[in-house]
Amino acid sequence: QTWRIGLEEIEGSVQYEYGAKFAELINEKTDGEVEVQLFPYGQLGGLTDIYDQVQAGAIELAFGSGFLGGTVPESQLFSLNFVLTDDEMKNTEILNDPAFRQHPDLVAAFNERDLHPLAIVPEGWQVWSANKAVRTPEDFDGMAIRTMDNRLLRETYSAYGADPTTMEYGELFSGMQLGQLDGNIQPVFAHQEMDFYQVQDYLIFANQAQFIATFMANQDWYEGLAEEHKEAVDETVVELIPYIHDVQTRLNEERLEIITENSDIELVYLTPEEREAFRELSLPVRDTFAEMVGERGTRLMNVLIDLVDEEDAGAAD
Ligand code: 6CS
Repeated sequence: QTWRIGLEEIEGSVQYEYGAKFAELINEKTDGEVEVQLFPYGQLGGLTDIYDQVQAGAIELAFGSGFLGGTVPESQLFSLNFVLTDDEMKNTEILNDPAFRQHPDLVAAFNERDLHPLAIVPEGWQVWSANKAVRTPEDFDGMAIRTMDNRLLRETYSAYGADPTTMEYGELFSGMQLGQLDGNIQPVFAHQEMDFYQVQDYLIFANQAQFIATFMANQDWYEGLAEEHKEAVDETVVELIPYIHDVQTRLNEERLEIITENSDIELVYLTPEEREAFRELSLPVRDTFAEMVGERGTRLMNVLIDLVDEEDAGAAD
């Protein structure tokens, strides 16, 4: 049998590398019974087309990130800024801690939309690009910055003083080239592989959030899997937690080198004081999240915040 994975990213991306390793491990664990086929971004239509297809069972598996907010509003939790720790590995562990990843509220939020969350996959820091050096919220004034299509991100960037604009991933290059957009938000590997850096002058590292995707399955399909296949899936997603962390950090490092070697783009790293101004503006957006998703989603946000606090307390000992 064949299992199909819809990817929100092109060949060579973090999602592609995840899918390729998942395919290899599943094939091994099922003694060749299962072949996993990858559909890179573009092959199944736009981003929301991918989610529609996995909800309908036309494909078995998919990644969902920022645009998934329209389908699973609670998933906008992963778009919140300044919630996780400054340590990417710790964040990966927190997000995939069974206390969060298998939390009944998270599972219910996806199940209600015929989906099942399998793994939470951070893909690197979300880095701003612009045609000027953004260091303060004032610098964002009047800037049309592209956000993925969810209200939480629009509220966040409005709070920062920018004019958030939504556009499909595949249209961003021309959107920036034609001047419809002044800025963009992506992990470094994506700025590189989509050529976005070629039409922007600055990359700004504020470490305000990581790019976080959910690897998810069609719920009926997942629940109906033969026991040994389900075990293979459950085992594989756990094995891939450290694997994809290593891949994403390596890819993001390597791609930053490619970017600096092939362009005059300037790198701007915000100081802790500069970051603090954005952090303060981001805090009321947590209330917006709570309003949008109600009790269940709010409980989930608090579970995540508590896990982060525990981790921070542990780190301070
Ligand atoms: O910005 C976007 O729309 C896309 N960017 C990445 C890095 N992955 C998927 C997402 O949809």
